[in-house]
Amino acid sequence: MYPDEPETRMTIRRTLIATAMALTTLAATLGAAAQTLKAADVHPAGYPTVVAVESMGKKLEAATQGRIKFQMFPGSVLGGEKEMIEQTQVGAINILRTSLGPVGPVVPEVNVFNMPFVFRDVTHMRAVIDGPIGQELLDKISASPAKLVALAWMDGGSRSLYTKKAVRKPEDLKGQKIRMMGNPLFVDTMNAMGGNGISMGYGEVFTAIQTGVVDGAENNAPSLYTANHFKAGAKYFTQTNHLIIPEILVMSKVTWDKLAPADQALVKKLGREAQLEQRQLWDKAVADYSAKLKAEGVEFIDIDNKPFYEATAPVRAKYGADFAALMKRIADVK
Ligand code: GTR
Repeated sequence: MYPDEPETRMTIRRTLIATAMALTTLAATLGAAAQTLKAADVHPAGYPTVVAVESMGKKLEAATQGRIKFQMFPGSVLGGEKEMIEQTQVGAINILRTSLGPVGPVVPEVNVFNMPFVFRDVTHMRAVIDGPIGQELLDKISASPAKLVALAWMDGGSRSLYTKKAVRKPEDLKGQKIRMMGNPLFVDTMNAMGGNGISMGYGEVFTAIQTGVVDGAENNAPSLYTANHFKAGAKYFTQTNHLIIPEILVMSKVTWDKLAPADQALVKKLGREAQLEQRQLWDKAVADYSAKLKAEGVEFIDIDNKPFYEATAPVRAKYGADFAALMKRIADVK
């Protein structure tokens, strides 16, 4: 390439180029060796999702002989769920366990699972996510422009209403401000159920209940207990079971694209194992935390939730319009 260049200089140049290339490879290997994946969750240490994802991290470290390390940031230390989704999209968080609720605004296709009473019960929801529809939704998330790679489902059970004043029927919710997750669909859901839906982050709910900014919220028993919302005054737990929202484990696409194919396959496999582990922990957590809530004086109010189901028909009609065929397939799953 340099015709006039003396022989020795050419040799030195070649040696330098070869050395530079070797250094680049070495740097890449060292970089990979130092890789630590940051995982995040709004829930505290010991919560089923946190435990299952931590155990996935341990397996990943072991399988890669420490080449890929794992660090869990539980308890919302990296922000609320909406902020954490954003951080995952840019690769600042590598692995995130989140509800599908706040994923709806960035991947509208998942809203089919976010609709009130779209599943008959938790068993029906599990049959759907374990089958082809579940896989299709994971694939849709990964294929969307949201820069999230969906690894596995997690269980969030069934959400019911908790309030300072007892609620038994939609009319009892009149004038009550109820915190909902950040997605317009949920505000519409609460408004249809008879209350006033107010969207806010999970971390703000305790103070909002305590100071009367809201009169209640809705969630599953493990969340109601571990987030202490009953201590803020929400002592009536009305079994509306209005939302059965699967949760999800995602990896940032920015991180995913940097992994070798073998590591990608490993992450996916361990993600699925975390799903199975979490489900077992979940069933136990629902039973344990329900008992603890009762022992703390929380009143579980069993109701016929049909009036709430009927009241939310317009929400399913509005948001389900885009998913008519899929909703039929979901309803047909036994
Ligand atoms: C919990 C869920 C969290 C979060 C929270 C909330 O049940 O596991 O991911 O979405 O509810 O209400 O914000």
